[in-house]
Amino acid sequence: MDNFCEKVNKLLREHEEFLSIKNEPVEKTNGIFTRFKNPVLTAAHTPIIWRYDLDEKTNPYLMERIMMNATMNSGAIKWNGKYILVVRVEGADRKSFFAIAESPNGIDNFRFWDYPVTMPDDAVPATNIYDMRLTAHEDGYIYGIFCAERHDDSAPVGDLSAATATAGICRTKDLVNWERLPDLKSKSQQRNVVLHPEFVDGKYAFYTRPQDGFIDAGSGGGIGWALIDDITHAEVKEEIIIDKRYYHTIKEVKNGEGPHPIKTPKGWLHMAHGVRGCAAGLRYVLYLYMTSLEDPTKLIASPGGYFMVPEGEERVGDVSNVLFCNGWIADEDGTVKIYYASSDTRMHVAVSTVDQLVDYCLNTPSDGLTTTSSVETLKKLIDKNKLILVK
Ligand code: BGC
Ligand code: BMA
Repeated sequence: MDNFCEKVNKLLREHEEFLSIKNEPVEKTNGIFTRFKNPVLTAAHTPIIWRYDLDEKTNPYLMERIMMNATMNSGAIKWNGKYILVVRVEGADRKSFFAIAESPNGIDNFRFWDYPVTMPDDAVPATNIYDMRLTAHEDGYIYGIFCAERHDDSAPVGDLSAATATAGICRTKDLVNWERLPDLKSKSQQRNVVLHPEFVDGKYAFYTRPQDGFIDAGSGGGIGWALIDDITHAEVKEEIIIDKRYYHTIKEVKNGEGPHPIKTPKGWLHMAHGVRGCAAGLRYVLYLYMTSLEDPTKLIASPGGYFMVPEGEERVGDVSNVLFCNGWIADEDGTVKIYYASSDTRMHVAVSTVDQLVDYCLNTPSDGLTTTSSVETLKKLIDKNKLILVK
């Protein structure tokens, strides 16, 4: 075998070894969820055939021709017994695209399909698309709602950062052929839009996140809810806020729905992200809440503070101090696999159960919004524990 051929074989062999590394739970847990040691996906997990030209004539140095920068914010679904992520892959050119990675157990051995998703454009093509939420809807389709970003041409000439965020909508039955529906029409810009899995009053129900501008949630108020008559011409006519933002909380600046909520006997279980501003920039953390089965707009549990924050190497990346989650999978046995990205760079998994997460939601004290209230809550628990320890 010639030298080039050997080099290619080595590349493929080492990549395969890397993809096959077993993942292990970390020993220390807080009783709520368990993290896993290795990220489940990084840029290095993307296929060799995406990055290298394997033809000696055109690539004698065996260089990477198309570099991949990050794998993050992934939608998730269990499909034909496999754990599927619709990954936001970002190339070196800063364009995000969707690509499917699948794993037999949901904690390691994720492998990308050979080709990325070919997403048809809307009437007005977007510059960048990202952060897909997957919903297997009771109408029989799997929907993907994602952010479609375009330059804001109404901005002053020379402002190349002004942009608009809109919710893109697509659907599929096989995860290969994606039908693009018109983007969600709404008075405001929208990001973090998610389709609820069931019809509500015979209509499609969307979690929304109205925002004043591309970055500023401003008067948006929080996570919204809107019923849509026709998903093939989706338009937000009325919108109410179901999970509000508050001063001096983990969601002071922004919040947004994560993946669609999980239906549990005690209510809809939601994952969301909350954002606050600080000298280091925006800090993104994850939190949970629950809404009523009878009326999904009614908040029934709002545990105070965060559920997960970036830790260790998760803290650093392209956009540091960020955890973001738009995918989780509830297995038949009640296990929940939470797929979260750290610092816009890599994907991880954490494992819990529906019972634990519901217990967390219903029994974690809510945020009293002042120091005095937090101290009172703390003292109550200490009093209770002292009585128990005396016994
Ligand atoms: C980035 C997103 C980010 C958004 C708002 C976009 O250009 O691609 O990751 O959430 O800006 O900051
Ligand atoms: C956004 C999100 C994510 C991203 C985060 C931090 O507003 O929609 O795409 O993870 O910012 O950059």
